[in-house]
Amino acid sequence: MSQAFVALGGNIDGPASRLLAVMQEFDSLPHTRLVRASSLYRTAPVGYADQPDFINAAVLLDTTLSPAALMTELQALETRHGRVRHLRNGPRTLDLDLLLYDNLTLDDDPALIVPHPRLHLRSFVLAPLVEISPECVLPRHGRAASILERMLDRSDVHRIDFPGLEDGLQILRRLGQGLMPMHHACV
Ligand code: PH2
Ligand code: MG
Ligand code: MG
Repeated sequence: MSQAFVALGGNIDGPASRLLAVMQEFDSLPHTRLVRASSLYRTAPVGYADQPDFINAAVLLDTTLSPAALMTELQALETRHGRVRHLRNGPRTLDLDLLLYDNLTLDDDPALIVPHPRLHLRSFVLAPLVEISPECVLPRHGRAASILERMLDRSDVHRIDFPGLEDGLQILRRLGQGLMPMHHACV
């Protein structure tokens, strides 16, 4: 059994409710269980500013899928949620990025780089990651929480609240309770 952290993002067509739905869909992927789900965060767009704010979140999965097989499932989920690739860093219904997979470092295939190459640069990824894994250590970069603290743009990342959100997250958290012993450096 391996453990993988995945970042979720989206900024068009109802991203908040979509991200909550996708969190549950992770639990239906083959050989995969949702273990932890972060809150949702409203975040200022990074890279290409002229677009709506994003909703971002992160999850921890237990899986026996290989990194490549998990990546294929993530891309299939993006496609099922209407992801169309127009503009780099542009608006999207759903973006799923594999952040970490156990303590693996993969850099042979440009489409499957682990840890995610921009993970340590993005407060919208680090904030939800640190929420579900406060002691998370990034290979080569150190404690995720320390990196986040030094970031100047972390005020552009707001944990959001809306009616029913806390209940939904509680259900997701219960789903993941007591599943597997934690062995990842970030758990
Ligand atoms: N994703 C991007 C580019 N910019 N900005 C925010 N706030 N959140 C994102 O998820 C995001 C972004 C490319 O994947
Ligand atoms: Mg991305
Ligand atoms: Mg992506």
